[in-house]
Amino acid sequence: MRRFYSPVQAGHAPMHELHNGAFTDYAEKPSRAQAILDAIGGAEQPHDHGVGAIEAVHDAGYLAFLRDAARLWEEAGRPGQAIPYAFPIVGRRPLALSRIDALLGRYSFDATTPLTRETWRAGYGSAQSALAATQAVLGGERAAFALCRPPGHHAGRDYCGGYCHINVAAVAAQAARDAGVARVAVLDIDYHHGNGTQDIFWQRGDVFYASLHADPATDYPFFWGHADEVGEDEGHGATLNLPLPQGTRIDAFRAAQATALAAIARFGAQLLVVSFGADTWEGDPISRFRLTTDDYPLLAADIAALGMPTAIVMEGGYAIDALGTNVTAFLSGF
Ligand code: SP5
Ligand code: ZN
Repeated sequence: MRRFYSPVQAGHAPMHELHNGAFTDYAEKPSRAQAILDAIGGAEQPHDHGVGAIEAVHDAGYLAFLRDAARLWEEAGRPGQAIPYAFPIVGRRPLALSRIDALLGRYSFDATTPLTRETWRAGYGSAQSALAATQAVLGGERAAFALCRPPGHHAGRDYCGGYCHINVAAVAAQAARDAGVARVAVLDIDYHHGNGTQDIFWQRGDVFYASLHADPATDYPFFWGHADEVGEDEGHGATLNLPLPQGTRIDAFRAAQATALAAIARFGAQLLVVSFGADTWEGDPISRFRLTTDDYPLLAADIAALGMPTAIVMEGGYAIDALGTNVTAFLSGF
């Protein structure tokens, strides 16, 4: 299977994140990508497909913010990395967006996603990897893998959060639409709900979003991913949320995935984007499902049995010592 990764993706390296009231090690480390690269035996560098495909899913003001935030933070004399602390109550009053802290609050939904001087370039490279995998699949490959890192599925049209800045799955899905694929599906099997992907396609009937994830009643991102969220307007019925309890093992996970795959087939998708997170693994340090390494080929084989051209984009997975093995196991199922 063709695999894509750009070395600029390693540049984004925040030193810490706000977690349960204190700063801890940033879980979404550059070494995640290296561990995967080592295990899959390297990757092709993506061609630069330009910024247009990113602008097709993200707000222009938000992208300018991603480019500028770290510089503005430094110019304000701040130490460390740019982190928001004040968030607007939407609709209360017109937002004044000159101060870096106002910008950070406006364009972030959490305080766990620091921005650095390298964030924009790394996110841009991650999106280029997703576009390269999409192009490969549009060109006739059965499946292709984008080693996306930073990940993307928590990023919305105009917000970052959850270690995500550019929504690489949305960029891939939109690029497929713009290449003439009439109906596209995103299957999200990261441990966390992909709130950004859901929001981006919420009112659209041309891109189906199906997600298996930890129940937001107990898990991040809390405010999205409940079973009654089904999309609106043209998108009504084109969002499918399958929340699962902490402790979920392969049998329940695989059954839920079968429900999602059946819905994707009924929708009539012609191309599939898989948001793959290895944070469903039993040993993940920030997650609470119980999948084993041997479970991943089964899940992948079920997806492959749909017979749909498939672009796989990497999302989460924080047990770095096991990450390469888990990703290899998943890809082997194709
Ligand atoms: C892409 C993805 O998997 N994002 C997950 C974001 C989860 N954020 C909430 C949980 C934060 C846990 N932080 C652990 C810090 C360890 N040093
Ligand atoms: Zn995750």
